[in-house]
Formats: sequence, structure tokens, C-alpha cells
Amino acid sequence: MKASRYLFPSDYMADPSAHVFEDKIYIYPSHDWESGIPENDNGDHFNMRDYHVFSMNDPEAEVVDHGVALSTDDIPWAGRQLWDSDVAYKDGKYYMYFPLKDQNDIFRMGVAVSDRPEGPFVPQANPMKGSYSIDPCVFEDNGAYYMYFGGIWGGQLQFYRDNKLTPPCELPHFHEPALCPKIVKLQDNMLEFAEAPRDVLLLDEEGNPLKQGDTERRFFEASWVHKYGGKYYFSYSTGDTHLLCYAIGDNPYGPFTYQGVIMTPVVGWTTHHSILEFKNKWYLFYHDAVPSGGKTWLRSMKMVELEYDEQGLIKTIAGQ
Ligand code: FUB
Repeated sequence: MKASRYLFPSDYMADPSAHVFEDKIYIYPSHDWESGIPENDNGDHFNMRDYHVFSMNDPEAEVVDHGVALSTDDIPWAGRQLWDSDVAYKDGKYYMYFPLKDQNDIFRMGVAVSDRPEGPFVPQANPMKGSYSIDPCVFEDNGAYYMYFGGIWGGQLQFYRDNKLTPPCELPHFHEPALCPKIVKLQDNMLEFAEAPRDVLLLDEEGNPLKQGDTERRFFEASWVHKYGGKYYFSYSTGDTHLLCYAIGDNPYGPFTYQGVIMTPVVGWTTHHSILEFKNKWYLFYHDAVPSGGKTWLRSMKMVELEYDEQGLIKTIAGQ
């Protein structure tokens, strides 16, 4: 197993979404800071206010900080908490998708646009219509762009049924199918949904939906999708059991069948990642809270090489 590498020791950055743009690696993390808000299950202590963008010429190169690319000060509908973002490129423009609570404390998804991968990104005046919850991952396939999203507890996914805010906002029972992450195709202009979000079904080896009580396998947050060997790999965090897992499917909508663990728990509560191919090697970008002495809200971004076996299964990486 290759050694992991901290990418930016001089500040706390989490949830790194990595992409290759203009032959370089660009990284879009959340920007953790010490806001003094006490830790709770609602994630109030993740009180981020801006995003920096980073780039590197190759996986061993120096990491360049391009500075603040978007801040809540620039977003007209901003309430609080800029969580995990992602960026997609189309027709000469870069689109940053970000979850942010509005002034009613409801997470919505915003879009901000730039001519450059490092930004600055200019936000649209309003959140995307019909958007909710957190952790957007935008994946391009055959010229179509899809957003995967969702996260339970602080990410508010449990508030919704059939894409509607539905009190009393409870989780399914232990033996019921787990709440699903969502997928939605984007319009050609990249600024709105082209359809109603659909469930991403995660199945066990017998073809049954994973159950809410199956906490070591069911979805919690942090969707990511990549393609390997013609198959679609949907990866995610199990949240309170702190695993990064993956499931494989035959098309972007799924269903996806559970395969195993990508990474065992790291130091810190959250586990969040992205997966990138660069010059025929694969890399996992993630974070841990070792440098802050285990403060769950002060995380540091890292990368490590990721390997597959001959069947295309991902070799599990030890988080610690
Ligand atoms: O960084 C805030 C939240 O913590 C992210 O949106 C989640 O995925 C978790 O990493």
C-alpha cells in the first residue's frame, strides 16, 4: 500500500472533490474553521463560510492555493454552512455546485459559474429549483450531466419523501429499506434540474434494497461516481459507522449492488472522499482529523493511491 499524503497542512480543508481540468488536478474542498459552535448531531459545528480552490501539476507536485473562490458574502440567499461542493466543466465554463442553508435553515443547492477552474465563481441569484439536502457530485456520461446528492441527519435528507419536505421528518424503521441517495439529470444550461430527482437504489448481494438498520452498508452522505472497466461505481459514506463503501451498476441511474469497503474509519467523525484517474493511476482524496488532534470539525485533506484487483474490485485502504 502506498503512503498517504496531507495536501495542505497550513489550513483545515475537508470533503475534497478532485477533477482533472487543463491536464492538472484541481481540488475543491470545504474550508473548516474554528467557529466555536458546539458539536451536535445536526452538524452545526461545520459552520463553513467560503471555499478555496487548489491545484497540483501531478500527484507528487506542490499544492497551489488559488485563494477564496466563493464566499457566503457573495450569495444573496445565504443563511449558513457551505458544505461539500463539486465542480463540472462544460463548453468553456466551470460550474460549482454547493449546498448551503437558506435563511429558513433549509439546505438548498446553489450553482456558481466561472471561466476558469480556479474561479472566482459567480453565484446565481437563487438556489436551484427543487433542490434540497447536501453533498452534490456531478458526473458526466456521454455528454449528459447528472447530479447525485443527499445526506441524512444534519444533511436533512430524512425530511423529504417524493422530493417534498414531509413532516414529521423521521427515518425509516430498522427493517425498512434505507433512505436512498438521489440522482437528477441537469438541464443543458447546467443551472437547473431537467427532471425530478430519483432514488439511487443500493442493493445487497441478493438484489434487495439495503435496510435502514444495516448501518455498516446503508447510505449516509458523500456520494461520488466514477467509471472503471465500463461499470459505474457509486461510492459513499456510512456516516455513523464511519466507512467509505461502494456499489457497482451498469448505468448512471443504477441500481448499484454493494461491493465492499474502500476505506476503514479515519480519525474524526466524518469520512468523505472523491476518486480520480490521472495518467492511468487512480487516487482517493479524503480527509482526517489527525492534525487537529481529533477535532471532528477541523479536518485536513489527504490523498492516497487506490488500486483494483483483477475483477475490478477496489482494494480496501486502512484509514489509520
Ligand atoms: O463538511 C460538512 C459535511 O461533513 C459534508 O457535507 C459531509 O459529507 C461531511 O463530510
